[in-house]
Amino acid sequence: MSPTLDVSEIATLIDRLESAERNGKPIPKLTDDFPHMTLADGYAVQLAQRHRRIAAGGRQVGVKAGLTSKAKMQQMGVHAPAIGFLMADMSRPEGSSIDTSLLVQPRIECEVAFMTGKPLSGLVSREEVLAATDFVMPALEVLDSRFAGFKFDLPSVVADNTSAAYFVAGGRPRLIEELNLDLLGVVLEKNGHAVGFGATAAVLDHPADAVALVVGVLHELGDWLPAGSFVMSGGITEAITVRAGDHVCARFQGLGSVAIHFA
Ligand code: OOG
Ligand code: MG
Repeated sequence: MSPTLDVSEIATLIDRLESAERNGKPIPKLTDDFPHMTLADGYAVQLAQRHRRIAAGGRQVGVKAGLTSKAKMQQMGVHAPAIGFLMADMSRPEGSSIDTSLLVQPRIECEVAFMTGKPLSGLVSREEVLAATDFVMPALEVLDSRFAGFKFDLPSVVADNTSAAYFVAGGRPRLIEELNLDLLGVVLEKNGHAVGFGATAAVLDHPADAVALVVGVLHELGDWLPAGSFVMSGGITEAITVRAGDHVCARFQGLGSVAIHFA
């Protein structure tokens, strides 16, 4: 994958995304102005943004997979998975309150998260992912597309770090061998009402396959997944719109629950 955008075009696109995020004002998807932008360009913008954040003192803690379930692909109209990066300052404690005034148009989704204990690189199997995993835990992801109305295509959403804003991990972390990780039921609740239902197999038949996918994409980008990475495997159900005052809780069979509040 080699990008077609030059360094100054990439910098322009990062500036647009960052100012949308800073001002809470959405922008049109990037391909409206750069129609020839490719998936490789999307990842080049994402990588440059990651480097900018690290240069500014940020610390990367992991990686996310997105658009790994049919529910999510259908909802977003994008029919291929993608990956993004997770920084330490995107983490929020379980039970905490998230300030919506800093966000453009937040949505919430429930995912299985992995903590890896060994490095993974190249083309890896589900079994290799499971062997490299220390434990899994339930997580919520707060999405906040910088594109108006969450309207985007694959190159644009990849450039926008796959809409990532915050993540919340918690519940009951479990060892892989104690679970059938593909057979766990999940209920997503908003203000005490069930708004999403699913099972972990909705994610590529098995959430560990989403981790394998992350490692494969990293490999194509000349990168790998270091030991000690936190990996989100992708939304199981559709993402749900949230606003100030909402309480959200995801209950996972065998993994406990994880909740947050929006203020
Ligand atoms: C893109 C991000 C997708 C997931 O888990 O599917 C994602 C979006 O839906 O805005 O994080
Ligand atoms: Mg997600």
